[in-house]
Amino acid sequence: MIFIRNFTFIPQSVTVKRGTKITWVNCEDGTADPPTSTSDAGVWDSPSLGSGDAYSRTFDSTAGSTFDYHCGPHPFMKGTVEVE
Ligand SMILES: [Cu+2]
Repeated sequence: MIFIRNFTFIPQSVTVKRGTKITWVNCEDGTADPPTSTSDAGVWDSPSLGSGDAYSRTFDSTAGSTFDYHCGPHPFMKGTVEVE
């Protein structure tokens, strides 16, 4: 589970086994623009997440891949998923 709070992905960097489903949950108070989880390389792009909304994706790609992502409306929000 990755929490979105105070314009930050928490934790910012995660390492998971191949096949792990990761869920992002928007824990902002609702006044911020709805965040997204958006792959830098276009691998995935969640819908806008309202307060309390969640988005899940299974990382079944080849082990050893690193995926950088960001938040659509707040490009300074960055995160990384590493599949080992
Ligand atoms: Cu954001």
